[in-house]
Amino acid sequence: MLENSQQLSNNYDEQGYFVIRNYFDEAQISSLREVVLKFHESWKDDNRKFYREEAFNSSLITGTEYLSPKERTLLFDFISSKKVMNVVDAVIPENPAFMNTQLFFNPVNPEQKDFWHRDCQYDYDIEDQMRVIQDTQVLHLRVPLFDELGMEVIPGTHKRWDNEEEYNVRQEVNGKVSNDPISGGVKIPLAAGDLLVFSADMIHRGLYGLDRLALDILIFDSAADYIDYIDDDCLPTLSMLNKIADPRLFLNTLRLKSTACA
Ligand SMILES: O=C(O)CCC(=O)C(=O)O
Repeated sequence: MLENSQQLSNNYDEQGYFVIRNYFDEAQISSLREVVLKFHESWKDDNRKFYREEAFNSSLITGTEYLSPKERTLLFDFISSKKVMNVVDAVIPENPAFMNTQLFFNPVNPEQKDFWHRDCQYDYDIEDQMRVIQDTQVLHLRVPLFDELGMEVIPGTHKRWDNEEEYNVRQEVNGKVSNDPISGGVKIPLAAGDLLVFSADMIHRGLYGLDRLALDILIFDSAADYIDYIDDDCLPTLSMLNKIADPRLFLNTLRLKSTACA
């Protein structure tokens, strides 16, 4: 098991990911699971058609739509807990900022297959994707709430461009589709209590199956321009901030937002 922050940082730099097994105890996961399941049930009720036909994730879990202030505070406390912050600080030592949360589950529609991608491909054309992976990193901290098949990643692709096979599959060109196997893929099965940290811009895919329900916390480096991705409703209120032991992630986000508005 990797523990030391220099080791974590080296691993992230070289591979684009690391996993810490059994990092969170059963009590932590069980209280998190309760709140997240409440969000998930309400979200499914409100998004029946989308859920049935195409969804594989939701977002804005810390927002006010489905959870009470007490439940949201539990999430903020978890996100800013010492365990989570130790890992965040190891990878982004200067001013890490909170972006959002996402919840990943199995698609209902059996036609949907687990697909390879880089997150940046949905916002940038090819040339800018090449630049973005060199310039900035968005971190996903995946907290599985149940045992799951986990993720498959191509180590090192957080810092390097695709080879021909990877490009053809990810972009679905030259007869390839995005759920074709890619040689060099590393599968990372996860259990409730594990923590997987990975670069959103590396080539990766979630593996569908079992009862997966994974909370992903998205963190970015304040030096990068991701302010438009932040929804104010997902940030803690002032009174919540005053109760959080280590509110740096949220303070950095709020500072970026206020500078952007000035
Ligand atoms: O788990 C999944 O379905 C995909 C995960 C993913 O692509 C991500 O977290 O960026």
